[in-house]
Amino acid sequence: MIVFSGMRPSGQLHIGNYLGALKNWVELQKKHQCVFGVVDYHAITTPFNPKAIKKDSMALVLDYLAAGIDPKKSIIIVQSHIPEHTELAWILSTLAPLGELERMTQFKDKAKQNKENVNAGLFCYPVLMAADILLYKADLVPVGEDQAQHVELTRTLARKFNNKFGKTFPEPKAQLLKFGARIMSLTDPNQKMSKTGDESIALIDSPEKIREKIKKAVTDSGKEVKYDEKNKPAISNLLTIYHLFSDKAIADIEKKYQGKGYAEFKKDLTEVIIRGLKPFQERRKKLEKNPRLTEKILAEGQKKAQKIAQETIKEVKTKMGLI
Ligand code: AQP
Repeated sequence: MIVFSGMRPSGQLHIGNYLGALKNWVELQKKHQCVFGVVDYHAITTPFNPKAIKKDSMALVLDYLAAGIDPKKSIIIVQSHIPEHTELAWILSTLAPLGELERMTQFKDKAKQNKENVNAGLFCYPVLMAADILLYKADLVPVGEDQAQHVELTRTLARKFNNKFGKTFPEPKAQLLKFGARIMSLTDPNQKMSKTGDESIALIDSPEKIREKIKKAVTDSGKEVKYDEKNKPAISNLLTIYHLFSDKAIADIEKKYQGKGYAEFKKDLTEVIIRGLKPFQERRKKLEKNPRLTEKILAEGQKKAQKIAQETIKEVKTKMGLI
């Protein structure tokens, strides 16, 4: 099985990115051939700083490595280094129904957030994502819930291409985690945690910052620590975070805090997060001391990925009668 996933170099990674995606990638690479992208062409669909984006891409590679992505097992790439991504995106865009693109929740959300810059790239984002996935003929795409709709479109485009030009692509499936696929904001449990805004806990946050943020995190009415997404969305979100960082079952955590109230639960949760992030933070500090490393890993990744990408493009163009 082939796995593809990516992240945008659009700011500091947060525990939502980690618990919803990155942590799972580390497990998947043990069993499957994985390609993990730093998707910088996706990042430029929303405002970005030209002076910072390259540095942010390199920082994201360090994040991948610090989280446990092993470049000996997995291929790590920067999307803009491999022009076949955009080449395939153009081809797929000719198969993408406008109506489906208009229905994409992420497009609607991001268009609302960036009213001054609702560009065609933002609209076509899901087509580029489909190209990222299909270029490597991936079968599985581990993502958070916000990206599931895009994987569904990828399946549609694969099917359409296959029907029109002959079987070429597998129809990839999204892999969503039972817990963690949608970590919510600490200040508004109805919004997903996002890179922009200080309602998120960054993977590189200091213990002091984490303490402060959890202290400020909203809770629900009542005082019972109980998982109930509908009536207790804030506590359910905090319980999910506790569960994923500690590997303790939700029911056991509920039992532990029976009759104890939110304050004690939050105090312990803070320590669970600090402890959970410590190995990542220590590894990242070490990796930062070797700036050459990312260059080397990316050069190797590019070589391997480009070979696959060029083969796919050749097959696609041949089947379409272009070459
Ligand atoms: N809150 C979340 N809970 C679980 N998973 C999440 N992901 C994002 N937010 C959450 C997953 O992380 C991966 C990388 O996301 P991305 O870089 O494509 O960024 P995004 O989806 O646009 O999310 P962000 O972090 O909120 O970034 P900004 O603020 O730039 O929009 C994906 O698998 C995503 O599903």
